[in-house]
Amino acid sequence: MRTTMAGFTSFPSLLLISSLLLASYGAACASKVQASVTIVDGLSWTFYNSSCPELESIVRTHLKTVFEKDIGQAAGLLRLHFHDCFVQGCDGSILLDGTDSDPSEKDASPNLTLRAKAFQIIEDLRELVHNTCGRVVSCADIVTVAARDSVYLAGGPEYSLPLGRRDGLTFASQETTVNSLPSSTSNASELVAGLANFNLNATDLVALSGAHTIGIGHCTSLTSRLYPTLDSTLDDTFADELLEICPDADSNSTTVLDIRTPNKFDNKYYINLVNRQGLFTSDQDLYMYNVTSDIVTSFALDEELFFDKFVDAMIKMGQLSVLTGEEGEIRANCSVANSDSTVKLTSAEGDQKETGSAYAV
Ligand code: HEM
Ligand SMILES: *[C@@H]1O[C@H](CO)[C@@H](O)[C@H](O)[C@H]1NC(C)=O
Ligand SMILES: *[C@@H]1O[C@H](CO)[C@@H](O)[C@H](O)[C@H]1NC(C)=O
Ligand SMILES: *[C@@H]1O[C@H](CO)[C@@H](O)[C@H](O)[C@H]1NC(C)=O
Ligand SMILES: *[C@@H]1O[C@H](CO)[C@@H](O)[C@H](O)[C@H]1NC(C)=O
Ligand SMILES: *[C@@H]1O[C@H](CO)[C@@H](O)[C@H](O)[C@H]1NC(C)=O
Ligand SMILES: *[C@@H]1O[C@H](CO)[C@@H](O)[C@H](O)[C@H]1NC(C)=O
Ligand SMILES: CC(=O)N[C@H]1CO[C@H](CO)[C@@H](O)[C@@H]1O
Repeated sequence: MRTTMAGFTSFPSLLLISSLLLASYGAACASKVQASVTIVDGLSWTFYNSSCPELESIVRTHLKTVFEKDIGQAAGLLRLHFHDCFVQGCDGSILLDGTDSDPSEKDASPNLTLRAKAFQIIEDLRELVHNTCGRVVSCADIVTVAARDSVYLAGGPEYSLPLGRRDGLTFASQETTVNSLPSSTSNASELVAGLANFNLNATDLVALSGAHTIGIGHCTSLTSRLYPTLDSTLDDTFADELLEICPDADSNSTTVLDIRTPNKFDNKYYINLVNRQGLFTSDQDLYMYNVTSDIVTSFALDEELFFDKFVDAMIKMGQLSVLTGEEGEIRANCSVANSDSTVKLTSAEGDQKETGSAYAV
């Protein structure tokens, strides 16, 4: 399986944007960014200060070790948080195991490409955290902290998190899962409309899509741009590369989401878009659509602006339909509801705090 593409020097159009490579951020910025976003009732910036002050250092230390071996896991953990939040809210329901007769969010098709290792890393973190603090930190919060550290350890901004999420007792049906998640074949106008159902605006959409600065995708997520007709928005050289990696519509291979710096969390994703080297329709169309194109350009020109807007959007996304206070529970095992749960574990249709089905057809 081929997982990387030819170096970006093979793309002549890079020369056109060399003047865009201005902003630098990382090294100069030592302190955490605090998002300028309203925090929902029940979450707090200091939630575990007395009950588990070690939480963030435990997660950071463990993930550093994990990423030293395989930085790809950062992408898997970041995507896991997105899928958790968009389906029934950030309640850890994505982690729950289903059964043959009652398949869970994990088993739904857009989720098949979530990395199995990401689920294992979350459970390892839970065990480390609970061993130190007891069963006081939710799996939903661990997913949130792991996503933040994935961004930071891959080179992105470091930001403070409001915490205090509780774990859901139920998972969404496969149908709800599929309908809640945006598709790689969506155009930007559909995405703007879809994310509006989650109170995320066009700036949030463009910023969150910048998560595709790390990680990989399967050919099947992009071959509709190649077959039967080549998508005319694709850069020629980039299209040739993709045709080679994905020689037919059901090719099994994977390729990187960001051809310039595939493992670094930076603003190169937007420079790719400006050069028509976005991987999915849902990526490239952000630059082709007049409502979002200027936002793409602004992030390509200014990495710090991207980081600031990304942090705001992540904090917003991370608060979607959260359970707090006495709601839900703190799971003792992230993949199963506690046996003393009063509510039977079954797929919930129209459950309390259900997130809107943004992409229902
Ligand atoms: C806006 C609509 C979005 C669409 C249509 C979309 C779609 C996709 C698709 C199709 C893949 C590749 C799956 C595969 O073929 O293996 C992917 C990967 C990924 N997505 Fe998104 N995504 C979106 C938003 C987001 C958001 C909001 C985040 C996180 C904040 C995110 C983070 C990631 C990451 C990190 C990967 C790489 C995963 C890995 O390497 O394991 N995506 N996305
Ligand atoms: C909570 O803990 C964080 C991290 O240890 C610390 O920076 C912050 O000052 C603490 N806040 C309060 C109110 O105790
Ligand atoms: C976006 O996709 C929808 C659904 O396929 C279509 O109706 C709409 O015309 C498209 N919008 C643009 C601007 O291409
Ligand atoms: C969108 O939301 C962000 C915060 O995430 C805010 O800064 C911005 O002003 C909002 N409006 C538009 C039109 O992007
Ligand atoms: C897809 O890849 C798997 C292993 O990654 C392999 O076992 C399988 O045969 C491949 N299928 C096709 C159609 O190439
Ligand atoms: C985008 O283009 C449409 C028509 O093509 C126009 O009606 C609309 O005002 C434009 N929007 C922006 C933000 O430029
Ligand atoms: C968590 O639950 C799963 C599913 O029942 C089980 O396979 C796993 O061993 C459990 N993990 C721990 C640490 O108990
Ligand atoms: C992108 C991808 O691999 N999608 C697959 C999801 O799972 C279904 C079957 O459940 C496949 O048909 C898709 O190809």
